[in-house]
Amino acid sequence: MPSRALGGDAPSEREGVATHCAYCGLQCAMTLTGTSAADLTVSPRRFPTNRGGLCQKGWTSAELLRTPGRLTTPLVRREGELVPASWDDALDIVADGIVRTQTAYGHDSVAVFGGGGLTNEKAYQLGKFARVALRTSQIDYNGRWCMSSAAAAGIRCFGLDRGLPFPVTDIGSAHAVLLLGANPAETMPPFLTHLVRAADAGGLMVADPRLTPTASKAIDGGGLHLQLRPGTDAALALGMVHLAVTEGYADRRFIHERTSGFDDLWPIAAQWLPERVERVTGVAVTTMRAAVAALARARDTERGAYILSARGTEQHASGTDTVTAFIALALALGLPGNPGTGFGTITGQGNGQGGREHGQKADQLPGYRKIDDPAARAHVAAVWGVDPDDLPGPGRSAFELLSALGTDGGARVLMVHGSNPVVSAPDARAVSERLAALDLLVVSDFVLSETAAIADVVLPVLQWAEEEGTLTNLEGRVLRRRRALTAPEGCRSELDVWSDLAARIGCSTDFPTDPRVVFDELRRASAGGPADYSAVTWDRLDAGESLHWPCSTERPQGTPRLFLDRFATPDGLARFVPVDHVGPAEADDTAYPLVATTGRVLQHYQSGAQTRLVAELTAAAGEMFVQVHPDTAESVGLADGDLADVVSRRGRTRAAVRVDEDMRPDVVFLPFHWGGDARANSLTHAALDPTSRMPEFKACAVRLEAVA
Ligand SMILES: Nc1nc2c(c(=O)[nH]1)N[C@H]1C(S)=C(S)[C@@H](COP(=O)(O)OP(=O)(O)OC[C@H]3O[C@@H](n4cnc5c(=O)[nH]c(N)nc54)[C@H](O)[C@@H]3O)O[C@H]1N2
Ligand SMILES: Nc1nc2c(c(=O)[nH]1)N[C@H]1C(S)=C(S)[C@@H](COP(=O)(O)OP(=O)(O)OC[C@H]3O[C@@H](n4cnc5c(=O)[nH]c(N)nc54)[C@H](O)[C@@H]3O)O[C@H]1N2
Ligand code: SF4
Ligand SMILES: [Mo]
Repeated sequence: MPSRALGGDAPSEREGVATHCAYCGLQCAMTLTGTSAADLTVSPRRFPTNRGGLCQKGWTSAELLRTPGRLTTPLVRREGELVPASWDDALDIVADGIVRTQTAYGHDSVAVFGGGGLTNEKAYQLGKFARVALRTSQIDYNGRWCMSSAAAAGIRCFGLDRGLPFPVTDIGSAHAVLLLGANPAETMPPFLTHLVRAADAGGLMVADPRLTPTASKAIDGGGLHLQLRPGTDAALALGMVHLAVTEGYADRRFIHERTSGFDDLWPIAAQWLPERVERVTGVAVTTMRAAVAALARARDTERGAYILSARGTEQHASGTDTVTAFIALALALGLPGNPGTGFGTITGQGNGQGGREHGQKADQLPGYRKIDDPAARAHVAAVWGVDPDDLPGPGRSAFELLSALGTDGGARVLMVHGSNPVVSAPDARAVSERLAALDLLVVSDFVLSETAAIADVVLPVLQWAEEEGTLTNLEGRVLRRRRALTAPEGCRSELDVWSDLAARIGCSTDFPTDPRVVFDELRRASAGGPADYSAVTWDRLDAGESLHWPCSTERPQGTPRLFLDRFATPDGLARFVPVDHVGPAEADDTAYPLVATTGRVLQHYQSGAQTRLVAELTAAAGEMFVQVHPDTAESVGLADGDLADVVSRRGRTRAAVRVDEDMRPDVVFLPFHWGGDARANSLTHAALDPTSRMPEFKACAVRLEAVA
């Protein structure tokens, strides 16, 4: 059994509670010390993912436990205003609304929207609550905005979706790492410790339209920045496959023995001559050639080579095909399924991985089972004690669910748990209109997010350090979240909320409220599924064992490294899938001549609902900005610091101009952490990927206007 010294996860012997960060999928380990929210302090703890480091969000995470913005009483809307109410009154309103609406319009008239920040226990219970208590098919979650394209590509090519199919520490010894649309210097700063070796060896390579802090690190070490035009990643991938083959870097033996479909993909890649790729992407042929050579060299000298994708490459209407094309590059080079090399995706949210395994996705049952698979339905229905025929079928994906609200055939009641779609959804103005058209919007949160602010009922729930549970991090490793504090009086666990509501609407199924009991049920429900947790127990986690799923009675030690013997496809071979480059769904033209792309800054998390309440973070990054090349700014009469409107076919966003010589002149960048006039998602559009239903957050056509 791995000991603490090896990076296990046992409670600290020191005073204090050993837990993990409130925010992202790296799930840095920390110790919380203190007896009340007022005096709780955070200190980093050594753990493989963070090696004793934290980012500024992690360091300041306890601030949110004592924010004056904390909700401590239910709110209900009376005469247009949100006013305090008792839990009994608030839950009665919700239960009444559900029963009345379902009686009149059927089960699917009530919808649920979840989040990748929920613990495994809550994600599981939310899926069960929707299918068994509400009997609705209308459930999806914000992970659809996040990892869905990479997940779809992973399933397509490897037969399984686990973000990193190897421990993150494996990357630490690699001499070549190609990062695709990932900016971990801001989005997961402690992750950089795993890239030091590659950076020092001149083998860190970053494909990003911007010279990010991550790309700067690559260049400083003698590595590469592939500064492509947004949405041209698939062309880059196919061009690199082309070069891998024509320059003699392809691993013929691996392709022959461990993959299928190369002959279907090659005719497409053959068309992507490097010069053509340079014209489409803007990346010089010499840079592409150097990148492929660096990966092959590191592989051949057994110094480790990895290709890692993140949202820049994935959040496109062709994101699944784009990731598929980069997996083809990895397969052509023989990287996946071998020790010391690989392909992975950097999962984003705190429980981004676990959140997409246990059934809050429209087409899914626990254990990453498919809801339209009769055997999966029978297994899960038996655990739940219901008739498989009573389980609903697949529902709508996130944007489709939200955009149908209040329409004929769409839901009229929505319950939101762990998301702030008024700020974070694509084409957010249109989504906000649909939310306003609901008969009843119920938001569970611990702060008054922009979505909670327009709700009819707001339920104050527990946050991070006030609850027990588990999360599954970006490596598929299950972790314990531990309670350090008692929640303020008036707040309740979501497990209590679902149990209470199920009873109020007349559902006889038991919804346990003890997370440990819920986890035991999750283990049984996931047993035999792709994400099998059956041998994971809280006792084993508390003893410091490092358990990566699948972890079953056949594999009680868990599976840190997947695919070493075979891929998870029926024939055990990884698949080359024939895909081509299509480019962004919205073309730029004379009225909207620039491509806007969006993303993150270090200090703020997601919709900003949490981090905008932390004084140190808003002091460091308080203002919405748009990053622009100086020539582009000047062409519309804008200078650094001026206020500008960024305008798309759907709306406008007000932002301070941040002039940056390293920007491409044809691209502007906006963070999406603010609402109101400063909401980046007023610009974006919801062209959806045909497979994953991921919207195109990373490219839309805009123009800049000076604000008088
Ligand atoms: N500080 C902070 N950290 C976070 C989060 C946060 O909100 N704030 N959120 C967490 C979550 S949920 C996620 S999903 C991760 C996301 O982590 P990342 O994927 O690293 O974050 P993003 O900023 O969305 O996108 C990364 C980069 O993609 C680039 N990009 C834009 N368009 C394109 C394109 O067309 N092609 C390519 N190749 N690159 C492009 C952007 O310039 C940006 O630098 O971060 C996690 N960590
Ligand atoms: N333009 C643009 N838009 C994007 C992206 C982008 O790159 N560009 N990225 C997308 C991505 S990758 C993501 S992941 C989404 C994220 O965007 P959102 O889904 O809006 O995520 P958060 O801001 O994390 O919202 C979480 C809300 O839930 C609350 N919360 C946290 N934990 C819990 C809990 O346990 N229970 C309950 N009930 N509430 C909780 C928080 O207080 C907060 O109000 O944004 C997407 N939107
Ligand atoms: S990198 Fe992510 S998990 Fe680590 S401290 Fe920062 S926000 Fe928390
Ligand atoms: Mo995300």
